Amino acid sequence: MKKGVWTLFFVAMALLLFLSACGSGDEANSAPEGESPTQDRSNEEDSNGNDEKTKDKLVIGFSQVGAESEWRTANTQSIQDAIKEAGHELQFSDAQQQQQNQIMAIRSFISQGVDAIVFSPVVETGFETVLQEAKDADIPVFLADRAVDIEDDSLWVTFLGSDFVEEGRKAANWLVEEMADYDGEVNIVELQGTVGSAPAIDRKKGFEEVIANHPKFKITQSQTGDFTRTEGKEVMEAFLRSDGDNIDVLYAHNDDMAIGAIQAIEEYGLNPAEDIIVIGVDAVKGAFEAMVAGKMNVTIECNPQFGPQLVGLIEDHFAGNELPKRIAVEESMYTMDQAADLIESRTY
Ligand code: GZL
Repeated sequence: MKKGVWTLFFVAMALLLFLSACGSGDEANSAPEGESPTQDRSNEEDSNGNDEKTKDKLVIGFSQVGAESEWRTANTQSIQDAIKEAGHELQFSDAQQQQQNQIMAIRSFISQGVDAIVFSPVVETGFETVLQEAKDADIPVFLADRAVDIEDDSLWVTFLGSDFVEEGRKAANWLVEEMADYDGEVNIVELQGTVGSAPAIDRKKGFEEVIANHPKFKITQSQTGDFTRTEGKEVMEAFLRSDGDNIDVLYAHNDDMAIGAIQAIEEYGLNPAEDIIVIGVDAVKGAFEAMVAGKMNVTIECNPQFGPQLVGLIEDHFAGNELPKRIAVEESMYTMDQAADLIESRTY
């Protein structure tokens, strides 16, 4: 082959090689520096050193308060179902309403290296240290249902739950309207929730904020029933023994305590919802049954079924989206005259 032909041949080959190295432009740009477009990147890690491939399946540690009420049972079911239906792995702990058990559970989740922690704090204070440990381990914490009273809000990603102060206001505003035409003094006994818990503190705060503007309403006795039926009944029995003939209203921070108190009122010989107005919070099935039976006047809704919304927020976070620090669940209230029409449609 003549020399000139050989030169042409090598120039053509060099041109071919140059063009094929450039490709269409897309593949070359999509591969990270130094990698070929076709290299398997299924094990690529993100900036936190997490394996991108397993981000579709998160390991979520869920530290739940306990199983103290119908509300709690429904809340646990909603969150557990949502985590499993989304294809994530659940590590669950029931703290039996003991703060120490929650602290131990969170430490266990940290040592297991879970991807995220869901936490409903039994009380507002005393969790700073363990939440700092989770932050140091680069494990995001999502507060579900109850909040913590901590200055440093970098210790959790977001809070999803109810506005308990507003629930207290709704209860008091219903009572003020219900007794607008009554001229005498209105003596109220109050069954508080778990001492130090966000719902107990805030439901009391909201209720007292409203009745402060209506002097005829007075809280004459107030004590914790720890959100349970048993203790609600026991404390109501003590209220009745102390001043049973001068109680006009019971304000219970949850329906379970109200249902326990209804039994005490009946055993004392009075008619609940007639001789003593009965106000609860949660809107659980038991409250609707009591209202249908004519033994309870009103329940303020506190919706426990936010599991799907919570899992969506966790996945949003891992997708890199910024979340607001506080997200309130929409809620209503239900009275005795509505109960019969609504009870079949209730889902918790
Ligand atoms: C409120 C929740 C409370 C319920 C109670 O969001 O924390 O705890 O009102 C439950 O029934 O025990």
